Amino acid sequence: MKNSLINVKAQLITLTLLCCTIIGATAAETPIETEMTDGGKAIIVFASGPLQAMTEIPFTIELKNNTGEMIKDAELTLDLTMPFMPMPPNNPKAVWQDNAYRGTAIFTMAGAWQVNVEVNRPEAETEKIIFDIEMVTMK
Ligand SMILES: [Cu+2]
Repeated sequence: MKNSLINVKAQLITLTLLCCTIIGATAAETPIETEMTDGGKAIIVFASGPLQAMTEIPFTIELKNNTGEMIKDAELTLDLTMPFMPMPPNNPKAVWQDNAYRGTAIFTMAGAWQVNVEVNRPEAETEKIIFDIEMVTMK
């Protein structure tokens, strides 16, 4: 009796893991990577893909220095623009939480976008990085 209960539990756990794996595989993300001036890497990951206009899209930003160490003490200022036309200000916040800078973006139009990020750190010069987004689709 006890054995069969354990068995059921094991099956449930297997089933849950399987479901999570499948959901994880189908939920598309949009990662975009760029380099920092010291040779480090910056990556932004949007929680959906393809990116849709007029949709709240959570994102995370990770910054690593040239030794692969995570940069945790930065204040980020974001500016979302379109490279080919002037757009109204679009400045989502990105706040350090759970090992990444996290925020929510809304692209107000379909087309190519840029995420300009100003990285301010207590002991370093301000750095500007740009993530290029090839296409945001219409909703
Ligand atoms: Cu536009």
